[in-house]
Amino acid sequence: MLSLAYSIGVLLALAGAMVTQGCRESTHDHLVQELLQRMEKSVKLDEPPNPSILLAMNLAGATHGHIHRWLLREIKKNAVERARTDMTSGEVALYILALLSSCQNPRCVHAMGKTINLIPILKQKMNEEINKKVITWYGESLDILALCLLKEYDNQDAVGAVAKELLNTGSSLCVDTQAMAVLALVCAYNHTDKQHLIHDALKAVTNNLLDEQKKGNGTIGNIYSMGLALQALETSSEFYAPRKWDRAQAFSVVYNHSYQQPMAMAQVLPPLVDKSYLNAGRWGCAATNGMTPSQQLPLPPMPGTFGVPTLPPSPPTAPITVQFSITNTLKNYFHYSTSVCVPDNSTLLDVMKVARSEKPDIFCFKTEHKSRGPYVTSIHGLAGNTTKRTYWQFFSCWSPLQEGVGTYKPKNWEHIQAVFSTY
Ligand code: B12
Repeated sequence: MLSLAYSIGVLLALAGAMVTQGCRESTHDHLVQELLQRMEKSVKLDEPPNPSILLAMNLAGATHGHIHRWLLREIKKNAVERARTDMTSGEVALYILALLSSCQNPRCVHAMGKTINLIPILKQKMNEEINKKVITWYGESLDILALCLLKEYDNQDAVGAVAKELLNTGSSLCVDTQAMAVLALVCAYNHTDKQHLIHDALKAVTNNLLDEQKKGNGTIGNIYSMGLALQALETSSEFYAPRKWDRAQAFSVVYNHSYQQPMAMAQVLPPLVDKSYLNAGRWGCAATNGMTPSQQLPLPPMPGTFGVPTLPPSPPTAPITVQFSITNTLKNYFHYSTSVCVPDNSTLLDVMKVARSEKPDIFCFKTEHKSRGPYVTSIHGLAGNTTKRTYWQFFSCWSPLQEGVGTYKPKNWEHIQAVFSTY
């Protein structure tokens, strides 16, 4: 009798576990679908193509829609037209990852009647940026990763420099940079004469990422660094062994956040489909290529397309007041403050535009379009500079913003400060 009750208990527990597992799987699949859909919807046909989005779509196997076709065509066109003249080495590296994951040969990109080889361009730009000291550790790691996936291993000095930097200042580099460096060094590990150095660096930095997760109760850095951090920890377990990674805790942070920004989605999608940027090379491409269309993730129609109704516009709400100040303490001190009145739900960019229209001599500013939206290059005539490593940094009170001016929406009476800073 007792054993019957025990067996029933075990069966019930098993059934419960299967239901929970099933639920988790369906939540997971639903999230992947939703992120893919939102990401696709964010693609604007009148803006430059974003290689990180094409890369994420390829890794997730969403390669059969018209958006994918458009992105690939535009990426090739842009590569041919702009790679040599107006891209940084990091941008060229991202283009290479996007092309590789699309089963295209970056050595022979053909568009608009022209053909170029991106590899010598990347190498030349990388060397120039290193010599001029304008490269970031994130950019250098991205370059190493792209070259490594192309089986180009003649940049051992750069590999060694990244490893040494991780050992020197492991924790003072931001989480995104640490994670990108992990991906680069994991790739380079088996093709280097510096295995001991790389091993030590990977051990230090991956342990640091695990410590960050513990400190942040699952969050590694901030919500926007999670994508790269998950990719890094997923691919480097041999370097933090025997320590174990609480993978479920880290993933639950991602499950509980509703990502809206295309770049954030593009970085978080690969780990959700068990992939990382390391899969952008031949393996990832072959895996995606070998899939039949039915194995690929189907994309349900998006609102506003194919007859699915769009949501009605929300009713207008009362305006809000935002305090905005600009401060430069680095050279030729200045500090100005103003209050502006904007409609509720306005972005910081809207706030800055109102400040500029009210006091153009003081609050004039310039932006450049980047993959994450508008990047503020100068305020009050003072521009950031890659050689001097200066930029305009944004704070709410004294906390650095975790979003750019194009997406951050200040609250009523919030005090936003733009401070000319170094990095
Ligand atoms: C390096 C870096 C910087 C450097 C860039 C300098 C340089 N010469 O490279 C500096 C320190 C200046 C910087 C500044 C900021 N950054 Co930043 N940065 C990064 C990092 C680590 C790598 C970006 C990169 O090189 N990508 C590779 C290249 C090839 O791609 P790219 O598209 O050409 O990259 C350029 C742009 O991304 C631009 N950029 C860098 N940061 C930001 C932020 C925003 C909002 C925009 C529009 C552009 C931008 O600079 C890059 C180089 O030109 C990313 C991490 C990540 N996960 O992506 C964070 C990251 C993009 N930055 C972030 C933020 C929040 C900022 C700031 C808004 C911080 C602040 N409180 O002021 C400011 C920008 C303010 C402004 N003036 O508009 C967030 C964005 C989060 C989000 N919601 O999208 C990230 C993801 C870091 C994070 N996890 O929080 N950043």
